[in-house]
Amino acid sequence: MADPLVGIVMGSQSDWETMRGAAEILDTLGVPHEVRIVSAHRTPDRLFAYAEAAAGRGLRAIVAGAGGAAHLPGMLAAKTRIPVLGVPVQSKALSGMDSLLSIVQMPKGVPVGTLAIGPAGAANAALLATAMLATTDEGLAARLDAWRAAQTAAVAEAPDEL
Ligand code: RP5
Repeated sequence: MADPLVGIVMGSQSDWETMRGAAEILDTLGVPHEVRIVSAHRTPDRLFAYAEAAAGRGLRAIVAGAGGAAHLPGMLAAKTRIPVLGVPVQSKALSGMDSLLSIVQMPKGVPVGTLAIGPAGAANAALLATAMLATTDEGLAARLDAWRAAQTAAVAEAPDEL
């Protein structure tokens, strides 16, 4: 297995149901990646260690999913220059609006690329990380183009049962 280029991290085991969609996209497109649970609140030392080691380990992007008071993406971004793509996980109490607002409204100087709430955001974060890597990898660019072409080809001209 090649060294991971993308790190998928999440605040809790409960986020995996959402974040597995990111891993599936990266598997499909052949992007080496790793998956870790790193909580800003429950394992802050693990968060710092992960972020501080990310660049030296060769990671090129981090996809970070969290819900509720979702500090994980922003704190990772504060501790590494590796681009961080934040996925707001849909929370039970506020349907993910808390997660979204916690992730999206970063102060100037510490950017987090924020995706949609829930599974669409997880998948799109993986696609965006792939697109970033594809700018310097022709093989990956070809696989991403083929994936997008297949998606386009799968859209019917008209809905069934008309
Ligand atoms: C956040 O709290 C996690 O990212 C998760 O979305 C949320 C709830 O975590 P659990 O109580 O399910 O572990 O830190």
